[in-house]
Amino acid sequence: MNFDLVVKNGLVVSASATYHADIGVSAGKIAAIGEDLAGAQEIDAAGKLVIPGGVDIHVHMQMSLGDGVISSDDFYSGTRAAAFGGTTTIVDFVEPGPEQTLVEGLADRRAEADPQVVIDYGLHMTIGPNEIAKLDQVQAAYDAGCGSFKLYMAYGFRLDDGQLLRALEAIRDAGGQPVIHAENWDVICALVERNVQAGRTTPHWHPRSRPAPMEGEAAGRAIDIAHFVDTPLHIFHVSCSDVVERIKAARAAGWPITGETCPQYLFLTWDAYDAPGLAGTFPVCSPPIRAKSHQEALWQALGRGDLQLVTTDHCPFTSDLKARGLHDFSKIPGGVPSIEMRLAGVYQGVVREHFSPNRWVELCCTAPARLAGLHDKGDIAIGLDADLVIFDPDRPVTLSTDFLHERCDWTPYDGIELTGWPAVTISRGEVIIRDGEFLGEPGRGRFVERIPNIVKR
Ligand code: DUC
Ligand code: ZN
Ligand code: ZN
Repeated sequence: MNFDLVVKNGLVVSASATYHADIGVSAGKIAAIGEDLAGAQEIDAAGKLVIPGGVDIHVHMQMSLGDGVISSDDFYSGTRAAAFGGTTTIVDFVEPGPEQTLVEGLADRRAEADPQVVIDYGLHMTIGPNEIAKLDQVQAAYDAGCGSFKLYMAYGFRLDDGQLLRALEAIRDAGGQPVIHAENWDVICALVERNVQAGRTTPHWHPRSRPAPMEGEAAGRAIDIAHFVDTPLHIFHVSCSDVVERIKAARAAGWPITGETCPQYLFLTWDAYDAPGLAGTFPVCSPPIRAKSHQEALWQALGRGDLQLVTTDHCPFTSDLKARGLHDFSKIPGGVPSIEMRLAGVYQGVVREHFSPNRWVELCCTAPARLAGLHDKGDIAIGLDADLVIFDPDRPVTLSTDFLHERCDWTPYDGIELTGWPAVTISRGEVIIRDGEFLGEPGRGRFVERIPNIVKR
């Protein structure tokens, strides 16, 4: 049989196995895994790893915070950068308008994304305070392919504990997967006010206004409410050991709790906030970047299985927008770009012997796909989407804004050296990145309806 495409001679690495094989692709699907396969197009992957395309289930493209503040990657530039970094599926967010139904909000976000995306994507549905009156629509959102629901304990979207309870019940009843931003908003507000009033306004005070034990408290409270409601819960962007301990304890008790961390917490420390001038504003994100001891704990948690996956929370803001908070850290729009370096960044855990290549694939591809209900993604098996990355494990790269393709005039990873980088990115059988060249086109990505593997009660 002649396949449309064959990736030849590579070392295939999945979450569960490592073996030499050719991979045959037909009609965008993995059609064969074997030896001496032939295809109309053949790519030699000798000396390279062949892995499932990366799956990043936490990104914010063109996210508006109001007052002209919008994250700088749109669905085109952001998914193109993702592809350069070996990510072939993302999950972004719907934030319905106050007067909109959830399904109308979904249609609007899809209208923004569909013409632009170069890789496949899904959308989480945000349940903010305005949506508490719309909880009878959760099933309709689920049926429309939004199988996961975003809850906030901070910002304007935050829910109080009673609202959290009601939202979790509605998501449980629909069979959805809740995901949460866990921080203690009341404590944050009190500390921010105290620090700003005392003239402590530099970015140095950003992490000191959002202490790690309070992130742990919020995550623990959310976990306890989810347990009371009898629903799974996924904790977004874990920044510190305090949250790791809560997740670990819940899982030891057999509760279906999962957690993710992000590259900014794995590669940066809170010293970054002390960089002079504007540079100190760049790494402001929430939860904040912590002291070195937390960074080490996060790497270990990934290796030991106490955290289940790595996403990015990709949400860059250009330096002119970061500058709005130069003299008051509480006004700095929070978010950093990480979408392009995630896969290679987490590969450093293999280089540094924190975990195996299989665990790397599990963290960046397989586990996020399973959690989000992306059943055709995140693994290498016959019948799945042919989303593949040929990864050069030996290529040294130095990160910089010139090297990266994210639409942002700074990167928090400037000068960081990595070993390993994607050479080829394949999305549904189509080569979209090859040796540094972008071969895809806007609009070729598809919206993926997601049904997480949760038993409906
Ligand atoms: N935190 C950020 O820093 N940016 C985007 C959203 C979030 O929760
Ligand atoms: Zn968040
Ligand atoms: Zn986020």
